[in-house]
Amino acid sequence: MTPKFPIAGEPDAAATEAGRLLFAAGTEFLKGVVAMDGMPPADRLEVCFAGRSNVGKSTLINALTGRKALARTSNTPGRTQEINFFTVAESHYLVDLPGYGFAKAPLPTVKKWQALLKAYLSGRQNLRRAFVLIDFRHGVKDVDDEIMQLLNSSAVTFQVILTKADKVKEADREKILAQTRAALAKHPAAYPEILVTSSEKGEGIENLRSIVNTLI
Ligand SMILES: Nc1nc2c(ncn2[C@@H]2O[C@H](COP(=O)(O)OP(=O)(O)OP(=O)(O)O)[C@@H](O)[C@H]2O)c(=O)[nH]1
Ligand SMILES: [Mg+2]
Repeated sequence: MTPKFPIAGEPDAAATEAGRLLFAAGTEFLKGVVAMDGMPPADRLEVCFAGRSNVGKSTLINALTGRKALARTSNTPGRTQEINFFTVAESHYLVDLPGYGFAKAPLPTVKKWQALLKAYLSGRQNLRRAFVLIDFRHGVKDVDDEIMQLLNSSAVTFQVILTKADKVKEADREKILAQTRAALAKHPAAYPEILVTSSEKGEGIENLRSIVNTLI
């Protein structure tokens, strides 16, 4: 029996090529935003990457765009402190969000960017899908569940991406998958497929490109 929230299958050749072409059309950093009134006009389709600090959001954007240093990454949780907008072709914004949960930054600073994150996730008109990144080794934590609830109450469809698949122990995979599925079952806004990625090995990257491409 297929479980609820199956792992997304590979796209076919045509969908893979269409996704590749979208990202090959050019990706650029547009701006970093520290307040809602600094957002670019909501004039195109937007997807964002949310998740706990250090889960691999910025690294995934680099893997997707094929540009190693487009989004700044770091070993230290709390690297991304603004809402960073990237353009993909003329048609899409990719949005790199500050992490939530633990971050190595002063508390008032963290509080400020968490408030901005929440305002963004619940109030961005053109946000078509939020990708919620979960470290495959760790599964869904309470802070992730809070974000899912926020997306749910804002009626923003979100899709879980299990990241760092190259690092998860084979013996832990099924257990974490089951825990993730149970967490998603509580949220009607959860997209019914889970994506598994490794920015390190390239796993799931073509698939994610094609998913972004189909959100027209
Ligand atoms: N092995 C492995 N390491 C990864 C992967 N993705 C990210 N990392 C590493 O995880 C660390 C954090 O990555 P970032 O992309 O900066 O994480 P982030 O979610 O943007 O973090 P914040 O901006 O602090 O919220 C870096 O050292 C990355 O090299 C992956 O797929 N596999
Ligand atoms: Mg980051």
